[in-house]
Amino acid sequence: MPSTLAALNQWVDEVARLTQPARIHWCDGTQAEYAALGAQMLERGELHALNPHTHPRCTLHRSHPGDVARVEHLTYICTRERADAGPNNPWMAPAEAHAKMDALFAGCMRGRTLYVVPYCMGPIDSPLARCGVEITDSAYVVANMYLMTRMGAPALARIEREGHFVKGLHSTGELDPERRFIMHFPEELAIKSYGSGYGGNALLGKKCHALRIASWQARQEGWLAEHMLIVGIQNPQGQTHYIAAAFPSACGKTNLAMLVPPADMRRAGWKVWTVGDDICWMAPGKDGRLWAINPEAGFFGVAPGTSTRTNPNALAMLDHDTIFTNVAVTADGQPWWEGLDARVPALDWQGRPFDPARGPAAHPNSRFTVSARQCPSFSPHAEDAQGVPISAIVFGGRRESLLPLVFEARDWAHGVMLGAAMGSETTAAASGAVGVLRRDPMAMKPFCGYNFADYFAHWLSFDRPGLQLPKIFHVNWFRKGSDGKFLWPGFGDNLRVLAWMLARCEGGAAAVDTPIGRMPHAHDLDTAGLRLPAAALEALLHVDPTGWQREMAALGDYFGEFGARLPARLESERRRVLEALEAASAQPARVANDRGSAIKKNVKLRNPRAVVTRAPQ
Ligand code: OXD
Ligand code: MN
Repeated sequence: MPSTLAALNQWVDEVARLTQPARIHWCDGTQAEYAALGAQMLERGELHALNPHTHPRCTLHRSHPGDVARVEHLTYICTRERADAGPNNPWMAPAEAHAKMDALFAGCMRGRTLYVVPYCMGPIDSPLARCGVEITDSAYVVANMYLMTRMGAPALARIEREGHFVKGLHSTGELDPERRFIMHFPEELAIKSYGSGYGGNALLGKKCHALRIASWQARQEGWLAEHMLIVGIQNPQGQTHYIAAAFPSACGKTNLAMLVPPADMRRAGWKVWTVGDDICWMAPGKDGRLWAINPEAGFFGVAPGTSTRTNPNALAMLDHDTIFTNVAVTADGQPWWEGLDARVPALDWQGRPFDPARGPAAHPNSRFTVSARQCPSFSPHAEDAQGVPISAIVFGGRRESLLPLVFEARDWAHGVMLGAAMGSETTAAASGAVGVLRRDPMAMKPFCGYNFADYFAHWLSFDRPGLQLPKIFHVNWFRKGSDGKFLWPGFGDNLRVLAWMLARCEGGAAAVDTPIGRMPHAHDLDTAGLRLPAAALEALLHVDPTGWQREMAALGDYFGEFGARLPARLESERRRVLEALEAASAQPARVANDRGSAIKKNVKLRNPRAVVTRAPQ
């Protein structure tokens, strides 16, 4: 056995006895190993070569058509006590789950290779990083783990030094949705995943470890494991502030993390630095601030909608050394997806001649996997062992109506309530209906490894003397006007909103107090370089007290699902906001807008055609 850690050797031995592989391969994480695996997969048809002139060393994987997204209803938290998993998670008793999974794993790797993948989530020398070992029978998973984590010998050395690791066992099995489960055992720091080879179901370092298991560990150890991007914003004075932002899957985290400033702000000296696009681990530092690392080493991003207009940095990093999954292909072998450009692809995501009657050419959840180092805006501090200090936390969802462009929480507890209240219209990142409004607190509905009531209490516990907590904001880039078009241009122009937030953090920008939180006056946002009608901005900053009262009442029903376990502080925040809204409805003039008058209800745009339209981000 190649490891000096007996517990690791023993576990690999046990798994091999159960799964009966033809051979065992301990991954060293070298470039040569990655290249050899790639060559084998090309030969077996598990990967397809793309145009080597336009996309050197890029490949395409086509997953089983029934295995194209995370399966939340088959993803379980297996704690001894059901209540510890909470109403937010499917639950199964650990003994039952182990028995069920071990029956599926029995003999499942016959004739196949068992890969042992030691990995580190976070910079290898970071005290905030945590290690795991994934055992898998999928070479595609190994290749993705190579790009997405620090995998191989250095991780093994750290694991041997520390003596402990998260155990993740994965097999693609028969890819039968009836025999597909993703089980988490937070009390044992273990994961068992069977029957899927796709993304978050199979790359166990990502959602399973870095969010579900890590959120459990974070609560025990006093830190936060969150579904957040991390981005550095450098102002014209040369200071960089870091923002962590939680948006649900496929709601623009990657685009915001790689934002390119609009021309006028670029000229003024604004710069943006990417630290992470999906997961953020944050812990209080010695100075009382929250310091964050991106536990991942790569991006597993949604391809459709990515273009030179929406995310030029992403496009620039995707033209070499990238694995594409379920995208379409042009006649000359280039990867293609909806929203990329006006070309018509030759083959759809299943490798069939493209026929628009069969739906989109690329699967809506098709992905790219790429090393973060290929990103032109990758921050020089992204791999700092101590992480980066967080100045602001942003929550946001995909909401057509009600939620204004931006507002600021009055304090930490209010901000936690805003996070807990998050709702968003569902996307193709998970199987199930798309476009349905669902509660997604802190964008963690599919990823919190324990009872949300305890999770909210954990967040609230940071409100204590000695910590200098970030300000908390809520944004909504997806608000539509009465004509059904997006009111806000989004993408690079989102920097205009981030700039206001950072000015707030530095004490240099004004805000209006409203019942839902603090909002910019229209003139506080730098929209000089935008052709945005005044009425659109007014609508984007509009607070509708009646609609908000309904929202807060619905939130009360949601909080009710957690019974007595819900922290009283959260409910009292909800009541406080509700009462302020009731008072504002009684005296509408108290909800001020930028001209100091009452905000008009049901604002209609005078010139709806002037509103910028764009694809959903
Ligand atoms: C992801 C997701 O893949 O959230 O990041 O689904
Ligand atoms: Mn995600």
